[in-house]
Amino acid sequence: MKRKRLTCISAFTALPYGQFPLYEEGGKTLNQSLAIARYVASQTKLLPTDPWEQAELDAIVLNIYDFWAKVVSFIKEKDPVKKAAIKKEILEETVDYYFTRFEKELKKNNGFFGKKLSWAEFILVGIIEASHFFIGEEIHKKYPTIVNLVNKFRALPGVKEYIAKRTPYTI
Ligand SMILES: N[C@@H](CCC(=O)N[C@@H](CS)C(=O)NCC(=O)O)C(=O)O
Repeated sequence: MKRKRLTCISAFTALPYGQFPLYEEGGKTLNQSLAIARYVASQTKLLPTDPWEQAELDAIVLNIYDFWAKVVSFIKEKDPVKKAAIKKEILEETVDYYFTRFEKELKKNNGFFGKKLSWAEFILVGIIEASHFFIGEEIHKKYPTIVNLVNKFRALPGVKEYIAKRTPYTI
């Protein structure tokens, strides 16, 4: 027990801002999930080269994270009554506010946020999965374009194999 706690403390103090995730490459490290995801996308075909298209996707991703901030407030709330109230607000208001807008953006562009598959779709599906894990609801189910995107995404080469062999989420 003591040993496990020490390992945990040293892991967190070794992190530059005390939080995961931390990306390592060639002896260098990078924190902040979006900086990491954007960098990894830039090394693949998941980040467009045009600065305006990049900025549009950055905005989408930050909008997705604005939604996620509300879910984080639910996760962090300890008081059961306040927690239930945040959950109700998320399910009755926040999801609809953001997901109708995401749906509209996707419809405009043939089912993608940009001209083709990009890191923004990875972020959206990741946040949908994490929200499902913490809230216990498939928050995207009323939005057919998003359901379609999630299904297409899960069947992508590489993603499909990853899903088949990953272990269930735990905390
Ligand atoms: N803005 C940061 C947030 C990172 C964050 O919330 N990390 C959590 C795990 S997902 C963490 O390390 N929590 C442990 C702690 O804060 O002690 C990001 O997007 O990377």
